Amino acid sequence: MDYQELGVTYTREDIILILKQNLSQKRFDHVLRVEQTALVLAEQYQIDKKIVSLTALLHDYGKERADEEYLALIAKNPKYHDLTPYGNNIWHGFLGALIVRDELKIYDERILHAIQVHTTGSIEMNLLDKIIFIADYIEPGRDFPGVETARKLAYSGKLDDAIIFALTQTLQFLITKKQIVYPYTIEVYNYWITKKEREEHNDK
Ligand code: DGI
Ligand code: FE
Ligand code: FE
Repeated sequence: MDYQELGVTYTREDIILILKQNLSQKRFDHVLRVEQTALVLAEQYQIDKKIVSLTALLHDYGKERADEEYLALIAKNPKYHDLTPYGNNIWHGFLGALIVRDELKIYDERILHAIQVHTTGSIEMNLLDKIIFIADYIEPGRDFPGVETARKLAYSGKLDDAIIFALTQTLQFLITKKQIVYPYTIEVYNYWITKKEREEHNDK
């Protein structure tokens, strides 16, 4: 597969080699499963498979960088200062997209945005954002309570319900583990949990 129509000269094989150099075997395998899952969803929900493949392959590209590298990136980009306390879980999405852009020269904003929000989700997610977010959550290597529910929703045409489910589960998980929650994670949860209500009101 090539990605020329996305303005990317790397082939899929090139990207695979780059990933091998940047990721542990465990995360490399995860990334391939996210790609396969995302491609199934791309067929089901009718979206271009090339952009889905490339975004899925790159979504965790920056995940294994040292904290110091992220902190240096924050120091260079003051607008990301508020990310400082939240650690790798949050950095590897928002700042991982910058690493992808600058190291791989990938400038397609759709790809970069989906990478940015793949951990937290976002307000107003487009179809690519949703597919990457959910594929990451339900890929066959995931084994946590509720993952089957999320799979059923995603594979039965209820992508938004799968997202609401995942956002709720993740927030619960973080609180149970007494982990720090990035405020945007809560904003995104609030937005999605009230979305249906808003849509019903708008219909009337
Ligand atoms: O990178 P992956 O492990 O494939 O998956 P991911 O990027 O979706 O999530 C990584 C972790 O980030 C996951 O355990 C949930 C966690 N997470 C999501 N929102 C927040 C968060 N961690 C913190 N500390 N704060 C958040 O707001
Ligand atoms: Fe991730
Ligand atoms: Fe991931």
